[in-house]
Amino acid sequence: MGIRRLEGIFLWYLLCIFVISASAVDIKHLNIWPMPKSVSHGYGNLHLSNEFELRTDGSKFADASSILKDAFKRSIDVVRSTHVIEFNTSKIDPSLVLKGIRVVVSSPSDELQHGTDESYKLHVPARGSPLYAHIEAKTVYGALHGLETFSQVCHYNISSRGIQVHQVPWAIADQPRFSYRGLMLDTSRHYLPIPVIKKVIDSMTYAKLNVLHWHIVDTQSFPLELPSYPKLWNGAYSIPERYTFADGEEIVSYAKRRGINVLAEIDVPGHAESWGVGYPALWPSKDCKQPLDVSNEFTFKLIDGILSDFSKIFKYKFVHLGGDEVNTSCWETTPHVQKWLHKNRMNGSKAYEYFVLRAQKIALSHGYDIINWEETFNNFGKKLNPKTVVHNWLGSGVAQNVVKAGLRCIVSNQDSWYLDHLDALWQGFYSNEPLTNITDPKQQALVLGGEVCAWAEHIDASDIEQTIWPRAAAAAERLWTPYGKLAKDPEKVKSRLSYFRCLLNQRGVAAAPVDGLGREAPIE
Ligand code: CP6
Repeated sequence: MGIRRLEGIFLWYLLCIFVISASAVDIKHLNIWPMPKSVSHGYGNLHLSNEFELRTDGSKFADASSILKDAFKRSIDVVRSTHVIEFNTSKIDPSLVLKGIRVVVSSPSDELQHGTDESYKLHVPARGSPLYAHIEAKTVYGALHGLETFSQVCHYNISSRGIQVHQVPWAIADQPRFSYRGLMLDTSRHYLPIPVIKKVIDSMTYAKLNVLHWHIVDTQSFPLELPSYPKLWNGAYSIPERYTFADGEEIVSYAKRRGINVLAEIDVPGHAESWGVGYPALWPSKDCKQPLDVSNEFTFKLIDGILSDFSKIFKYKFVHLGGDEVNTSCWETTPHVQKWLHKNRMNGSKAYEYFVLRAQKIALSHGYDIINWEETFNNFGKKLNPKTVVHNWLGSGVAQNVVKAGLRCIVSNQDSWYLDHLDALWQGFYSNEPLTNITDPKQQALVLGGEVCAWAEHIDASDIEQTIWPRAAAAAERLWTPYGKLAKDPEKVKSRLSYFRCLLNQRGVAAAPVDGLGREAPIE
């Protein structure tokens, strides 16, 4: 009796050890980035058919022939492009050959907007005949995330010389933690050619980032053509370093077909000197070229023209109006502006407030909600339009004040999420928590998400990819994966991040080594 009992306990003990070690193995080899909300898998292998096909029967999505088909082709292309496929399906048990993927999308609309449902379910059975994987999603954009995840469980197999799906059966149910997962590009400090921007957009889909914040113009250059004011792009660096109106439309449509919204920015009034190359009346004087002349009605007429043109290209519900780093001292010393300030009983800081609020009204009149950098909140938060989203950058801790005031917030604190800080490590990108010190669920819901920023004073087309990756991926998991599944110690995800970084390299993206200091090579 006693012995039997001991035996029983011993068997339970063995079982526990087995379960614990199996789950430890699971975590180590679950090389999906960012980690999905819920995952279960086994240890079987399937072969991908050489005629692997997309099936959309049962889908309500009207545009299945285009957005979905193109995304399917891209996913299979990146999976197949790592090696020459020499695999011959005919010798294999057909119940182990995956013939294709069935995608069922329940919404017929291809509208992409802030808050568009991005959830999906992915199921890959262990065997069957005929054998198909399944993706179910509310929108085509959720289905695109499902295809990306599927591509990450496919691997070239050196003995079969074909593609295998490892760890079947898979059952994944996934959706993002935050609705805004951004990357900012700055094309004013250095022009980025259209193919380079497109390649960055492609790479964003691998990490499930969904907003390209396009900081198009700034002090240094104005590269975009705007029909309402055709001399604005006289402020470009050179004739070829420009984007036509059609180029702008192309970027928006290219991004949309990959589930990415484009947030356009004009940074007024403080970062706008280049506007005056074509329209010198915008400069208060030759010695004071920014902030833009607050005393001149033409300034606001021109902003109205720009935003009217923007509304024809940029369909995302937000426009970014900047508003950071405004030094008003030269307004106060320029005679005609000084006179205007006196007449209107304003000092420099009041005039800054007046400028930002008036620009907000113009954006609202074109149907946009507004995003402004955090100085606007820090200086006159109570006056901001309630539709304002405050974009943090100066430090952590602002978000909690913004949401306490009932406004929405995007987190980009420079101590963690500035990619142009080349010595900032991926561990810091991973650990930056947007909801720090925000516990009330209503306030938490006001944090839309976060964004990593690639300010381009010292970055151009030659090094943009290794500056962005792999560190942006660390932030992308913070923004996608449920809080409870994120590692408290970033070292725990290092092998998964290294794996994802190699995946980026395989797909032709020049992601830097994970172990580098910032984006540099290892120094040990
Ligand atoms: N340009 C604009 C910049 C920065 C900002 N706005 C910036 C400031 C400090 C650092 C990095 C970037 N270059 N328009 C601030 C939002 Cl450290």
